[in-house]
Amino acid sequence: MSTDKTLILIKPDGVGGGLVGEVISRIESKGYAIDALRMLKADRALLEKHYAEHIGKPFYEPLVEFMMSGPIVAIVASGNCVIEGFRSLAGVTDPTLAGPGTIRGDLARDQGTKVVQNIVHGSDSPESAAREIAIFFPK
Ligand code: DAT
Ligand code: MG
Repeated sequence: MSTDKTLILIKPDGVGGGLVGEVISRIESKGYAIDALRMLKADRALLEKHYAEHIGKPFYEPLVEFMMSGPIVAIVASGNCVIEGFRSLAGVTDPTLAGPGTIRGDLARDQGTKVVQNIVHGSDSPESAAREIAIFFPK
C-alpha cells in the first residue's frame, strides 16, 4: 500500500491548447488516481510561494507572468512512486529535448519565449509535493 502523492499543474498553454483531457487521460491511463482537482487563475502571491526556489533566476518573472496568463488546473495524483512516475510521463523540462511519448515531448515545442512553456508541472520530491499540495489545496 502506498500513499505517495504529487502536485500536478496543467499550465496555461495546456489549458489554452485544449489539453486538459489529454493530460488527465495520461495520468489515469498510467494507473494513478486523481485525488483532487481544481481550475483556478493563479495570482502572484500564490506563484511566489509555489516557485520560491526560482526567485532571482532570469526566467522567474517571465515564468510568473506566463503562469498568470490564463487558467491552470491543479491536481493531486496518488499511487506508488507517483512523483517519479509523473516526472517520467511529463518528460524533461525542455520540450525540444523531451522524448516522444512524453507529455512535453508530444504536446509542446519551443515557442521562442523567455520562459520555457511545457504544458505541465510535477513535484520533484516528497518534500516539494507536501509543500505544493498545501499551497494549492489548503485545508
Ligand atoms: P521542471 O518544471 O521540469 O521541474 P524547473 O523546476 O527547473 O523545471 O523550472 C520551472 C519551470 O521554469 C520549467 O517548467 C520551465 C521554466 N524554466 C526552467 N528553466 C528554464 C530556463 N533555463 N529558461 C527558461 N525557462 C526555464
Ligand atoms: Mg520543478
